[in-house]
Amino acid sequence: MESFLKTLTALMLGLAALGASAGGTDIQIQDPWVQAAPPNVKVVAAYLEIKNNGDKPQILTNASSPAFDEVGIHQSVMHGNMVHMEQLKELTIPPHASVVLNPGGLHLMLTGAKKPLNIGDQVPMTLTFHSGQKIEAKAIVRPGQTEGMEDHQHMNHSGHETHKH
Ligand SMILES: [Cu+2]
Repeated sequence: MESFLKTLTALMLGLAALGASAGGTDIQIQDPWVQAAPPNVKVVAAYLEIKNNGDKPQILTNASSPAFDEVGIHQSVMHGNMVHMEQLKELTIPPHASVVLNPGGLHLMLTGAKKPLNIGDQVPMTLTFHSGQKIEAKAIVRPGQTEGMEDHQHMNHSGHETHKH
């Protein structure tokens, strides 16, 4: 029993240490950005890559930003030629893998902007994982796909050229 308690204590200390290193030994956020929108638009999308360098899956359960009322985890899905967005409760990043949120697919939906965003602004965001880890990220406001971003344009499956006669 005593050794069990010792193990348990060691385990808990280990967990506490994990929590303390929330800067992210396991989780890495890469290239977070927000797609710029006209000033009257209060809903924008944020994109980023979440990298899991650890041996266990990491599950993103919540995202928030002080600059917005709400942040949701969304996925764009094509139904015929209409794009619908589905809200996800969580997003799992498998061990030693990464999940990329980019235009046309997964994104973070930021609703209720507290002030207009300008290109170059930084949007602070907090990503909370099932493990309790919180990762801070600063997403930079960038123009959308229409300017620059050549690589992404080619991946735009907008379906404009799928006419069949
Ligand atoms: Cu969305």
